[in-house]
Amino acid sequence: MKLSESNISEINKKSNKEHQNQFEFLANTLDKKSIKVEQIIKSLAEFQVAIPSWALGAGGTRFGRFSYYGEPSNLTQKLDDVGLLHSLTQTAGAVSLHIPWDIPEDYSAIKEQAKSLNLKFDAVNSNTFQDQKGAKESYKYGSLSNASQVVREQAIAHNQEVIKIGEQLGSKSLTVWLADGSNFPGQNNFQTALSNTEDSLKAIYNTLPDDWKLFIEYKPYEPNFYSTVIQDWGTSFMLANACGDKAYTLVDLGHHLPNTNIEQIVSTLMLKGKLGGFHFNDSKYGDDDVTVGSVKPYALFLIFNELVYGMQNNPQNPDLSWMIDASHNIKDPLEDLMQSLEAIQEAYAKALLVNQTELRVAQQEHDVVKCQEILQNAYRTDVRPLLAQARLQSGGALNPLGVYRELKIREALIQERGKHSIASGL
Ligand SMILES: [Mn+2]
Repeated sequence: MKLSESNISEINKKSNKEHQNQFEFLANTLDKKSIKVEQIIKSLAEFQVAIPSWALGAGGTRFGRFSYYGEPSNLTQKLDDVGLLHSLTQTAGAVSLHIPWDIPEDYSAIKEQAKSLNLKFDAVNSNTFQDQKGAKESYKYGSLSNASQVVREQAIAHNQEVIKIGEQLGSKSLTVWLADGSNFPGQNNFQTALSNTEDSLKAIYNTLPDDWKLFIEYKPYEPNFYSTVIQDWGTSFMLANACGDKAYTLVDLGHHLPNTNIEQIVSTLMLKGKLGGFHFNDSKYGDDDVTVGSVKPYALFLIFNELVYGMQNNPQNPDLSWMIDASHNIKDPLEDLMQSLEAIQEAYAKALLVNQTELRVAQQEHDVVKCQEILQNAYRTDVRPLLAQARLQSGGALNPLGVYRELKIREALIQERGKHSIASGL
């Protein structure tokens, strides 16, 4: 299923007048504060977030999985879903594939399809957290960190193969999230596990093409509950430094213990030029994968405030690779992703409203109250008309969720794919 611009613009017409009123009111208000509205809209239009292939079907928990009807059951259908999202939001211009779940059968057909949907291939993701069919060695006791050399070699070879697949698609980065760790005290020698991981990552890094980046993700716990080999940003940063210039830390919002100051981590990594990728989601307790901005929108804004500062002041840090990393059990995944994209754009727009010069002065004058006022005035501004305007100018929907429901897209997908299709890999 493919949406045309005229499908969308027809529905936009119904709410365009109301939108224009809201937009002009906000634009005038911001203009009086010398905020360059056109520049913010341009930044919003340029900001593209990758959709991972695993977010398009219903997720699951270790207790059960409740299927969502009309799920994409192959890579072509997954790309179609991202294409639908991108048509509506003009914000989802990239897809992130997971290997081996998404190995293309016909590379040129997949590339052609992505091109026609205006999608790029973002980072490719390796998988050494499960045993693959027919694999000789098991990752039950770890992959890149495993005490056994043959297991480590298999895991390294898998990552190298993922790079090769990504190269054929035009990806430029590999994300490694390592589930390795231990469930019981004494199970692992911490130093051996870390040294093995460093050596394995270096072996992968050595085969990385010159124009590629390696992203090293961290996570404090789960699936292991006693220790994780790459448990925090410091360990990831240390490993990235050990590998070299093309290796970076990847921050996933859900991979922190409660109340961790993620904005400070972002700031530190950007100062050091080592923040490479970013995974969006939200959480209440741990890696909950709840919709971006649904639980802690102010924290997301504070993180974006540091990201914007870094993007404007840290030329030593490369352009970031943005991705939503979430997988749900009860919502329509496409609707959830539209809510996530909206929350991301909202936090970004609000961060762009922060007057950095004024904030700097207030910080230097130790005017703590004013510092807070500057941030909160930006946060309390309803920026949704700016988001809608950016989408309108790019050919997207004023209200993506509204158009999705009005066009009965999920019903059409169920018609096309059947009720009980299941997303591969989940
Ligand atoms: Mn992640």
